[in-house]
Amino acid sequence: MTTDPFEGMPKIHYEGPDSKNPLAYRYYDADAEILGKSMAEHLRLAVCYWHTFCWDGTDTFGSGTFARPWQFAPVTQAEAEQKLAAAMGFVERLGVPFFCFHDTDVMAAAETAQDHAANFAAIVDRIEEKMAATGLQLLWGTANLFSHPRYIAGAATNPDPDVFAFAAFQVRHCLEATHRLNGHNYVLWGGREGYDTLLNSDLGRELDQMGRFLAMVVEHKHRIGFPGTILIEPKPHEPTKHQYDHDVATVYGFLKRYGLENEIKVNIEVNHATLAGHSFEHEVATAAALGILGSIDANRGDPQNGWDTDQFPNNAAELTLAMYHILKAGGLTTGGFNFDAKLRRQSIDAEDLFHAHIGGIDTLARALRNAAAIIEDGRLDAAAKERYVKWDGAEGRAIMDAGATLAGVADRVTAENLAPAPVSGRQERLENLVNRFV
Ligand code: XUL
Ligand code: CO
Repeated sequence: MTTDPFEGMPKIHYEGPDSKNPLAYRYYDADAEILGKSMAEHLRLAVCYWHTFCWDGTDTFGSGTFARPWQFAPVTQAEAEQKLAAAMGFVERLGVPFFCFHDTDVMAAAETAQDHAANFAAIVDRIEEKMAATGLQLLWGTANLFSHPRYIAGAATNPDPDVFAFAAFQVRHCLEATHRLNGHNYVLWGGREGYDTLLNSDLGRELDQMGRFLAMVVEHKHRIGFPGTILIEPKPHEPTKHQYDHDVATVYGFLKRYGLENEIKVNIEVNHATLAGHSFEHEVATAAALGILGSIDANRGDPQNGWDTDQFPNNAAELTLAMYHILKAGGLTTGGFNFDAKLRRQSIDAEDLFHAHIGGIDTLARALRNAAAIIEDGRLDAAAKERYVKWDGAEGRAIMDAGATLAGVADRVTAENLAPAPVSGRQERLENLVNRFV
């Protein structure tokens, strides 16, 4: 087998909605201007090492199905470099600006801390060279604090402080490398920060440990002058029965408790939102309302499965509303749309990686175009604003003013003989309006 699995695969270009070429974009036109910004600037697309270059097609019942010339888990530096070359060749062909990784995705395997530091540093040198040569940028780095057996009972929330220390060691190295590579964000997904049973778990203590860990990460970010954003990725369960970073609102409450709400934002994953029983746009709108919208992992779930299938997005109608809320919030600033998404296990050819990413990117691009059209039309926003119009008037201000009291507000009911009449929410009309754009 050749060392370049993508040999002969073309660079992917925009050909427009009428194109029949499966290896072309029909909606993603990087330079096309939407609401004053290029599509590339809006979407800030990234390919993630994790499922694209590290997952071999295993599932609980069967072994890997994908044949690739690179090692999914490189043992030597030479193998890690081969994987790097393949990865960068793939991202370049797709024509997207960003990539992202877990430390253990990119480096040669290591058992001891010394080997971890040496092997990671060795590949970061090569990544830096590749970035300079290709112009690719790093959306985020993250440390894998969940795969190694040492993290069996969590990282920061582990009952053993030595495991906390090991996690701090990995994050220190990965955050510093992300800074050196001019990464735009640093992600913390609490892979095993949760519990399998409360019978053996001290929940209060574990939350304090996690708060301590995050405070240390933030302190180190400032110490080294990393200008990027620290992001937490909420997920309700899997691999643990209950994850502490359950959803956006839970993460916000946690950040408030530990005084970190102005330091850390969220990386929202579509599939994690739906596993938590929310819609994706609910999570986006909540993060926007709380001022912690950071970045997006575009992976979707399957409505019939109760686990994280991590599939590529393919439903533009569903994503349009999330995109609408992102645009209304001013867009993603340091964040972007990352494909931490998985092929299906039968999609064994290297070419399938292209179809998956092309479809995912086009779905996001189509959703972006739809959402921009809804904003330009203005009727949806006007309808929502109209519902609250009284809150901007004297009645609303009298309630929201700092000095207002319950008694004062209550007195107005009898003084003015208030008898508020119900008003239609016009949901169906608004649903029909949105359907004109998807
Ligand atoms: C796991 C997941 C991770 C994070 C980064 O469900 O989404 O890949 O995105 O650790
Ligand atoms: Co993710």
